[in-house]
Amino acid sequence: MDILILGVDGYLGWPLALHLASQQHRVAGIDCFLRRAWISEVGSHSAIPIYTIEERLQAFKDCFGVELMFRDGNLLDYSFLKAFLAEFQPDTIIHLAEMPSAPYSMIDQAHAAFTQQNNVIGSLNVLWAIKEVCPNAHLIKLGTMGEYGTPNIDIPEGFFEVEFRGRKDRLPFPRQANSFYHWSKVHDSNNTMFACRTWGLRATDIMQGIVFGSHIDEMSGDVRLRTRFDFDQCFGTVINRFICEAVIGHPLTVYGAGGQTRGFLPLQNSIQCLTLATENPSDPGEYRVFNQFDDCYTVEELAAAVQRVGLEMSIEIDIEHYNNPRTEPDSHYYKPDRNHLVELGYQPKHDLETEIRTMLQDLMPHKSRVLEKIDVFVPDIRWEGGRRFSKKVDIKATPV
Ligand code: USQ
Repeated sequence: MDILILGVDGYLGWPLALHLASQQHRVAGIDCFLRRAWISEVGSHSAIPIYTIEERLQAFKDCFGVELMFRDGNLLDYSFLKAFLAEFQPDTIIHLAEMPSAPYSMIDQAHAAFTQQNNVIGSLNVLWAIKEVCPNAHLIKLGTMGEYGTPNIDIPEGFFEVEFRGRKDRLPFPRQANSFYHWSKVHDSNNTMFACRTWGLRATDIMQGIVFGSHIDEMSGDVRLRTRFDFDQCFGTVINRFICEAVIGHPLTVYGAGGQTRGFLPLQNSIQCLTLATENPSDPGEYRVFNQFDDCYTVEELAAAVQRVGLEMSIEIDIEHYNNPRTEPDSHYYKPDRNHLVELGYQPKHDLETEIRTMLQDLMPHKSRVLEKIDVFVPDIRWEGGRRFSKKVDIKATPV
């Protein structure tokens, strides 16, 4: 297949390009390096050093014997986007080019507005460009499990049957996002669903859980093929942060009581799922939703798992509770479905503890890079507005 990855320089985009090329797909990519800029803006860097795009593209060619067709461009530049779609004529477009951080979107008005402008208008441009240039292409759009929030009932995959005043319908499951970033993804989902219904486009909207992991098999043997690994309060997701904290002896930063429950999956499995969705496209006019995660854990269970694996490797790890900078329930019901990918043949290959062990091994050599940015661990971006560092709390003694 001819596959275009939007956001090919990112944490997921780069490994996905490598994996799809290893499966003999022809891969092209667009990026304008915003992720690299945001990480500098928040005063951090990738714990695992990554290479320039020129070096990455050369390594790709050395590894696979073919070029990755790359363009430096922004999805807000509609004529650029349209022209590249016309040139490459993709069968599949995998859209990973959004600002992915909840805390970043909550910094202030400017960051909230930037997030929604970048994500919602960028994605709207993708829909229009597909309609105008390649209406039969399959759009795989990265949404988030966070679109659903944490309702007190089970979460289906996108839609549910509902009976109201004696009548029944199949309707979108209510979205209750918990940051301006997560709401931007809800707006994208609505626009994508509408474009499929109105123009007959085909799309898969991936409600992905939290991804963790430091490498995939296709990166082994060439350091230029590594993907980034962020650990700051905005772009580092919870397990990746815990791993970096563990390697430098910083206590694991559990926010609040730590009962927040989410769906998680390792990087390698996320790439496997996106490949399955690519190779099994939706039908013309079909808008389908996949919940993409392996298992649900509380934050406290994750911290305990990191501590347990660390102990096996003779790494002593402390866990501390900090007052929660986010406004979110830290004890709640959470039971989402995840059947659609399984029906396509998905079998998770990597489990939590094996992956934690691999991550600790991968990050140990980069301890000094993490230490250089030790200030990024204690969060100060608060959902109620303003910035104030979270303090350690004894959750047994203090209501949080
Ligand atoms: N948390 C901690 N300590 C930390 C970091 C986070 O306790 O040091 C807690 C947070 O309070 C939250 C949970 O861990 O309850 C998850 O936080 P996160 O930063 O790992 O993930 P989140 O903000 O939900 O966003 C991440 C990605 C986002 C993706 C989403 C999937 O940044 O792009 O959409 O995961 S999901 O969470 O399923 O919506």
